[in-house]
Order: sequence, then structure tokens, then C-alpha cells
Amino acid sequence: MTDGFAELHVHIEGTLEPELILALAERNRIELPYRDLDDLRSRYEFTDLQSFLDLYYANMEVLRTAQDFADLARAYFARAARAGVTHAEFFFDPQAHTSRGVPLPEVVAGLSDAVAGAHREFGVDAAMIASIVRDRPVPEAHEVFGELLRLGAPIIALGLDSAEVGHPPSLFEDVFARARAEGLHITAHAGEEGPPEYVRQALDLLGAERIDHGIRSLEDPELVARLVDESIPLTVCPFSNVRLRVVDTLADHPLRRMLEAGLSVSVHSDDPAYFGGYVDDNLAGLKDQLGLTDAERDVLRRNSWDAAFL
Ligand code: ES4
Ligand code: ZN
Repeated sequence: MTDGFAELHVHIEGTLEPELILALAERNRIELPYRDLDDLRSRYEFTDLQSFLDLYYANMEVLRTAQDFADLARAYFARAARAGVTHAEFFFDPQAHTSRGVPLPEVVAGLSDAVAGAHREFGVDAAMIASIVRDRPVPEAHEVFGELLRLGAPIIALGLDSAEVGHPPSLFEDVFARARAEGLHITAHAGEEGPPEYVRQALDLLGAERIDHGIRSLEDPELVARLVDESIPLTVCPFSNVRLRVVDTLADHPLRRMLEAGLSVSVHSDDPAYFGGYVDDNLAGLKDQLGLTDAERDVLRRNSWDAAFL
């Protein structure tokens, strides 16, 4: 089925809506440092990637059990279906949970349980991408990857995310080589806040088949030519770029320039609970602010399917 959109760049922990944060805090008897929903909502103002990551990791404190992860994923699939998403390859951050004492089997069991029912319950075909948290120690990435293999976690790919600048892809060459040897697909966040050089490293050193964000590639015409030539998909997240101040406003977003350059771009939601909306909201914003036409929207839709791993 290739109508609908393939959502390829969404972090499941970034779909944790404020209401669910409060509900899970109550269920798990966790004291949050917020007075109420409005107080929590007032924190959703970011100056850069790190300021967002601080809140994103703090809010994950409420995710403790397999049931919590399953509830999170099911809530996402329900919302994604309403956005017109019929296929979702979503990231999860194993180290964000193991590093605070949540056993990896709880995470994997909850998410994979939700994935198993996603088609029947929501009409969304779902698949999981484990993502390496690049600002944590390299040996930890190897440990967690080994544990995913031992658990037989149903992952289709390995990704790379979190704080980009100062944590280049080159650090993770060996763990991505292991993932390729296991037959996994490879994707990496690169060129979000980091330089074009990180995009090159993701391709050359990690074997990335697609690039998450990649918008700073535009600063390097030779790199753009290569990405066009090799048809490397870029999963672009306009609301994210605005909220994290990678671009000033949606009206200034380089999405159309990227399309015109011949890049294979598709539009995704990244952390929709934090950045103002899901894929449908991003597309509505682009229509409104950038004059995205129906024909352009259809190109983005088709690109999303061409870029899908499954
Ligand atoms: C992320 Cl917007 C973004 N960038 C990098 N890593 C992330 N993890 C979750 N959201
Ligand atoms: Zn992302």
C-alpha cells in the first residue's frame, strides 16, 4: 500500500504527550517537578537541540514498565493513523532507559507488543529502529547493541541520535559495522546542528542508507551533488528545525530549495509532542507558510515510500 505517508523520522519517546506524562507519573507514583499540565507545557520553549534534549530525557522518567512503553506506542499509532500515516519506522533510544535503570527487556517487550498489533488495531505497519545515543560513552553503545541482539529485539535498523556537535559519526564506526554484519539497515542523524562533514562521515564510515535531517548539507554544493547522484534520502523535519532554531521560521525553511536541487526529501515529525505536531500538522504548516502545493506534497509522499526500509 503506497497511499498515505511513511513516517520514517519519529522518536517514540518524542511522542510522549504532556497528558500521558502526568498519567504515567500518577500510575508509577513518580513526583514530577511540575505543578500541573500548564506548568509542564510552559517548559516547551527551546533555544537549541540541547535545551530540548534536557526536557526530553527528563520527561522519560515516567516510562518504567513494558506497559508504559506499549501505551506510549499505541497512543502514537492512533494519532499517526489520523495523520494519514500507514507505515511508521520509529526510533527508540535504548540507552536513555538503561542508563536510568530501566531493563532493556521491558522497553523492547512493550514496544514490540504494540508493534505486533499496530496493523490490526490502527492500520499502521510499524517497525523499530534502535538508535545510539551519541553523547554517551562509545563502549555503552556496543554493550546495548549486544544486548539487543541477545534479546532478539525485532529491530530493522540502527540509527544515531542525540547531541550532534562534538559527537561525530566516526566515533561509532565499529558498532555500525557490527550492525551491517547483522544485516540491519543503517540511518544516522547528521547535518541537523552539525556540519556537512558529519553527513559525509555518516555515509562513508557508518554506511548510512539515509540521513536524518541533513539540512546543513546545503552549505556544501559538492555534498549536495553526491546526495542527488546517489539518491540518498533525507528525512526532513520542518517543525523540529523551527523549534530548535536550525531555521528561523517555517517560511524560511529550505525544503523547496532541497526539492529543486533534486534531493530526495520527505517530511517527518521528529518529536511531535514537543515541536507542535505530527506529519499532518507539518504538511499543513508548509502549505500555509511555504505555499507547498498538492503536487509537491505528493512528491514528498512518494519520496517517503522510496526511502522506507520495508
Ligand atoms: C532528536 Cl530533534 C533530535 N535530534 C537529535 N536527536 C534526537 N533525539 C530525539 N530528538
Ligand atoms: Zn530526530
